[in-house]
Amino acid sequence: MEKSLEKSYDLARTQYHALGVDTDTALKQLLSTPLSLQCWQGDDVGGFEESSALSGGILATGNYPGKATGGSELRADLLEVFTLLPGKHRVNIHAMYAETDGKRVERDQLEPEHFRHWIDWARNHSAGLDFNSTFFSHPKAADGRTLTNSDPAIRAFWVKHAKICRTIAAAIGRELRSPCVHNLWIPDGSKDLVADRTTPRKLLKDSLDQIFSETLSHQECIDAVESKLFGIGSESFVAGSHEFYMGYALSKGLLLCLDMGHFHPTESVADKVSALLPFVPGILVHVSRGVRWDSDHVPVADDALRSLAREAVRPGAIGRVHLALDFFDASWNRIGALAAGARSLQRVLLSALLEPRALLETLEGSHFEASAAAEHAGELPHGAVWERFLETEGVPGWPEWSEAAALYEKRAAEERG
Ligand SMILES: [Mn+2]
Repeated sequence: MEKSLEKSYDLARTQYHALGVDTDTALKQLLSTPLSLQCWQGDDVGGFEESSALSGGILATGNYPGKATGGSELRADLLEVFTLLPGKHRVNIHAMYAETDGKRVERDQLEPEHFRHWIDWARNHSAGLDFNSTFFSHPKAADGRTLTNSDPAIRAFWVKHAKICRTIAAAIGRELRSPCVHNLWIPDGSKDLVADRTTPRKLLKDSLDQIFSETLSHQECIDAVESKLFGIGSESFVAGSHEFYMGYALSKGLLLCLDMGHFHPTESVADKVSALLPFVPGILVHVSRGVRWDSDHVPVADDALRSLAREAVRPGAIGRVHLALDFFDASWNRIGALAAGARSLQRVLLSALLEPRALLETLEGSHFEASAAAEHAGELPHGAVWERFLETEGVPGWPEWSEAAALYEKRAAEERG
């Protein structure tokens, strides 16, 4: 190890030790905290189906060159991101990333074998896989209603899709011997005011009851449901609001998914973690950064992300708080965007793990003393601990990682045209 790096780390370790924090333990915990990387950052939520353009109230803006156009390119991109992240991680895929050998397979006819390439690849690289039903970018979702559709045939189609996706998730979890988190998000809502908010929610509840009627082993599949405040074209009403899914997850013992871009800008998503954990088996966090109408900017280590990491770490809830990334930006180098977001999350997790929790708890209620201690602890050299972590895990620091991502993307853009 480089001498100055070792010196900086030793100094940092001593400073943290004085406040009752063991930096080696923090690094071990960080190393055993997998992040679930969203495959859709690599192709602007395109998917591998022939037909539809992106719909469902979401939009990837930008036209950075070198977008992945198929499974092998997307997986190659993800491997590149793995080299830029310390630790073993998971990959989050959507049903629309099925590989069907050029054959058209409807979403209610998918099978685990359509994800064979993903499963084998994940096993070969010791990665876990997570899964999502896909309720957007499809002709049967064109009117913005899927599980709340008043046409029984369309609703039945989507119910069957989700049931099949749970089966696929369980098959993946079984094969990889690591529970696959299956997440459900639908775009259903309305651009303008509606007179009846009750019927769509009754339909949604009935659809979900059908979807979750089969009990699956939690060793194979863990179900989560995801809310949203609004989408593009669903500004006035969204059937699957936070309260709706909170109630549903509580009544069924499901994970509740909190997407950091799916709430009101002044609402603290971090504060919801300790409020929910007494009641749900766990939480799925979709780490993102909402900016005005866009819920999917690349996360940076801002206050919202720092608070989220602290609230996951403080109650020792890391195992129950599943950390997945969910953003897409087509105006950045796509590899760089995914690695940057994931590294930001790892950095804030490290800062949270290095917090002198015992000391701060002792000082709770003592007003300025608590604040003074927190300010001091916040400025301790966590950067030196992070650098040490990268060095130990053989992952490039800055600017090497940024140069590597830029170089990879440049080559990919040339090859892919
Ligand atoms: Mn999300």
